[in-house]
Parts: sequence; structure tokens; C-alpha cells
Amino acid sequence: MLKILHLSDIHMGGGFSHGRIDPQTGLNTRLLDFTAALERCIDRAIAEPVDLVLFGGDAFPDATPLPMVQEAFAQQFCRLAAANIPTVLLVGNHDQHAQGRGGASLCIYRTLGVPGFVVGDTLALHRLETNQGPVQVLTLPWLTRSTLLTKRQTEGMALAEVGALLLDRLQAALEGEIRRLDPDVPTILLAHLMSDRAQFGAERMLGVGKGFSIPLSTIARSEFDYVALGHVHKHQNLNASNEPPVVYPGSIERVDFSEENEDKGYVMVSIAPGKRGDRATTWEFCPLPARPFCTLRVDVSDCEDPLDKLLRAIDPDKITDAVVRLVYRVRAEQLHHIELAAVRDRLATAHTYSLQAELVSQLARPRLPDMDATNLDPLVALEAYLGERSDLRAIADDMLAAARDLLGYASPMIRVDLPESPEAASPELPASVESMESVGSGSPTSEAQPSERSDSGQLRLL
Ligand SMILES: [Mn+2]
Repeated sequence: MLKILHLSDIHMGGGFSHGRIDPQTGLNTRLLDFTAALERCIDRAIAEPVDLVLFGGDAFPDATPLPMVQEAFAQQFCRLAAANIPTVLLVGNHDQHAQGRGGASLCIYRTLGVPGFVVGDTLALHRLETNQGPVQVLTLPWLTRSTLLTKRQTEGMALAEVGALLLDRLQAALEGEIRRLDPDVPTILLAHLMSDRAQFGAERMLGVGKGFSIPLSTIARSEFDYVALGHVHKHQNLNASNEPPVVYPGSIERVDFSEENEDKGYVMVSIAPGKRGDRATTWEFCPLPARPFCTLRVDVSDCEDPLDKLLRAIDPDKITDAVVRLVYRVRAEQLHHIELAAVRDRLATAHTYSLQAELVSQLARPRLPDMDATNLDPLVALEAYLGERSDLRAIADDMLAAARDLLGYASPMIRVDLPESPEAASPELPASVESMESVGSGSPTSEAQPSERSDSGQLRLL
């Protein structure tokens, strides 16, 4: 029986704004959390021991991690080399430089010749020797235009056409690799991609939009015993028949608030020996004790004693050691009734917290027309937003064009009817909401890194 540990989306060094400085080590506590989660995965791999470890990509938040972050990552994976456990490190979108080349933070393992380590930075078939005999791993790193197409081939093409061509090329290349497979050897596709069937948190829906995704039928092939994916942070199996299982293990720790309600963990896979078609694959999701995230939403705008309501909304026992965000709707004239020191005091059991006051102004007009946010098209939302922002009129068309490009739209815009000017807005519409935020800095302070914030639906890839 071939035993494999499959983990993905480590994002080590990310989410520092949710942590604080650990007084003992001087390191951000979220780095310690992510390291502890990775350590648990490696512990399990060694304790079993497994015959192979597959990493599905996105080691770090970007292509140039800090040396101490690189080191924390290397210290853990190095233990696999010491235990003679073959390991495949796949390059995800976060590991690539902007031009889609490289993945140097992982390629260093190949350069150094770490025994048993393979880096998947191209579409390639690797034959690995394990304690249970040979295994074939087909690596498919995050695909960009430049991976399979030259600039000249895509000149003048709309993004949707490029996407279709890219998919054609991928299918042809995959087909070529599949024909080379030895049917008597267990075979795994290890890929960092967005599948058209993947589900992800509602908050992320707006941000990720309709980027390039790969049909499940392209990857759920009977030639594979298991399809090991990375990219989507929510654990899921895309192929209910399990022939083969097509599994995202998800991230090993919560990267942001969109993962508040998701279990975090890794996957243990077993493949029985035999010929193609006879080999049965079983798998199991193994949860990790990720740090809890907790969003508290309170509307105090209509009450007499806003501080009391705010304090009662916070249960110190329920937020112990959690990363907390307290979002409260409040009227401007209530602000001076809210004694923030008392609120911070009540939040003291949290690991860290942030306070986000949403100002309700009674006279203002609505920011956006009433739209159903759950299946709101991002472009419609952007256009509606820009329609309300006369100060952005000069760059509105450029922003829309850029958004269309990012989202992969080729077709003309869907238009929504908006009032021509602010004066045209109906005074009966509900009050507007503005958001202002202060990051918790009571006893434990956090280093706020605005560029990293993604909880408010900013554009961001997984
Ligand atoms: Mn990714």
C-alpha cells in the first residue's frame, strides 16, 4: 500500500496583520501558527511514515519571502529529506514572479540537490522511487499565458480567446504526457489550478471573479489514481465518484477571514498496488487545530446605550485566543458614548482584534442601488460604484477596462441604471454606510499591513 501525505497552500509569512509580536521569539505569532501547522503535517508524515509527500503550491504569500520565513519553511521540509521521504514541491501562483517565470523560492531545493526532492515548476512527468516502488507524478504548476503560449501567438486576441487557446494547449500537452504513462505504476496528477467546479467562500466570490478555470473533465481522468490539487483554500473533493478522487486539501491555517468557518488540514491518501483499473484509492481529510477566527457584527445605531450593547455582544470565553474582528454599525453622534477602553478591555482574551465602525449617517443617500450581493457580478458592482463616484469619472473607463481584463470578460458591459447625479437619488432610500477601521492595539498590538488586507473583498487571488 502506497501512503501519501498531500498538503497545500501553506502561505507561510502571510496574515501578519492578524498576529502580534511574540515576546519570547520576537516573531509574529502568525508565523509561529503557520509553522506549527506545517510541523504537525511533517510530524505525521514521519510518524506513519508515508512513502511520498505532495505539496500543492503557494508556499509563501509572494515570490520573495523574507529569509526568516524561508528558513521556517525549509526547517520543516528538511526533516522529510532527513527521513528519506520523497517530496514534490509544486509552484503555485503566489510562488511565481509577475511574469510567470521562475518560482525561485522553491527551485532552490532543486539547485541545492536536496535528496528526494522534486520541484514542479513545469508540466512534467516525474518517476520517483519510493519504499513501495515507483510512482509517477505529473506536475502542473499554475498556468499563465507565457507557460504554453508565446507573445506572438496571442497578439491582438481577447482574453477569453487566449483562455480557450490556453486550455487547448493544456489539453494537448496533458494528453501527450498521459500517453507516456506506465499503466502498471501508481499515477498522480499534482496541479495548482482553479477548477470550474470548485467552491469557495462567498467573500471571495467578488474578488476572484471569473478568472481562468479548468474543466473538471480535463483533470478527472481514469489514468490517474489520485488528483492532488492546490489553490482553493477550502477543502473539498470535486469528484464524488472518487474515480479518481480530485481533492483540494485546502490551506493548513486560516489565511484571512474568508476562511473563518472552514476546517483546515491535510489529506492522507492510500493507493493499493496493482495494474491500472485495479488499484483502489482511499483518502481521508485530517483536520489541524487552526487558530479560530471570529467575526462579531453588532448594530448599535438604534439603541440608547450603544456601549452596553457592544459589551454584551462580546463573550470573552468565546473569543479566547481567537483572531477577532468587531464590526459595529453606529451613528456619528453615538461615537462619544462608546468608551473604547472598555471595549478593548472586554476583547482582551482575544489573540488579536480589530474594531471596524460602520458609520450610519441618516441624511445621506445610498452608496449603491439595492443589489443582491450574493450573486452580484463584480463588473456590475464596479460600474455601479463608479457611477456614484463623480470624483473618479476621469478614470472610470480605464478602471472598467482593466477590470474586464482582469476578470477575463470579452463581451460588452452589462449596464445598470443609476441616478445621473447625487441630487437625483431618492431621499427615502436607506441611510448609507461608511466604514472606518482601527486595528486592535490594546495590550497585544498587531502590525497592520494594509496591502495584505483582503477581508473586505478586494481583488485577490487564492
Ligand atoms: Mn494559489
